[in-house]
Amino acid sequence: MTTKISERPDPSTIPPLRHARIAIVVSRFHAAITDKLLSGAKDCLKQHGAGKIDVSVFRCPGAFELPQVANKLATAGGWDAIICLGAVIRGETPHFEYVSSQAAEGIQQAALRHGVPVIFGVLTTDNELQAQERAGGRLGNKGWDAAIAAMEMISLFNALRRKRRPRARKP
Ligand code: INI
Repeated sequence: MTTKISERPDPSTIPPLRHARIAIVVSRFHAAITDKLLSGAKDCLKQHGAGKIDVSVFRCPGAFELPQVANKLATAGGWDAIICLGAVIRGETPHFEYVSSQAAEGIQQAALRHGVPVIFGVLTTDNELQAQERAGGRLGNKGWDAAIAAMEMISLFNALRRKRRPRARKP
């Protein structure tokens, strides 16, 4: 199934970031693909950040390890968002199901446990061509989309934080 253009996040609706700290965790498995996802994410943050965006990159062996690193970073604190990038390609083994489902579930758990946006920028495709098409090819770059999602979530969380503050009483 291909992602429709209309389902992609719309960057024009997101205020430009100022002073955000973003961690990108990228897996080395299928590095030819994940390096392109990383470039897409970094390009996007560079283009959309109005102010100083502090981006740190952490590499791990495979997509299975992404949640472990994201959880460690979220536990340490200080990040406005954590972007996880990886590529799980089906091939012919059931390994695909384990790796992709654990990556997705673990990433969501890290986000829910720590209340920080943790973004799922993991390609799960049947073959390498499909992955290439989504890593800077004809169907865009999931790394770029993940960075947009991170910016949207940072902006939303900031707005929610402001809403929570009690209004000052009139004297
Ligand atoms: N890791 C990936 O990131 N993508 C894959 O396609 C993949 N496959 O197919 O096996 C993969 N496996 C490695 C896995 O993520 C772990 O690094 C490994 O099992 C060690 O825990």
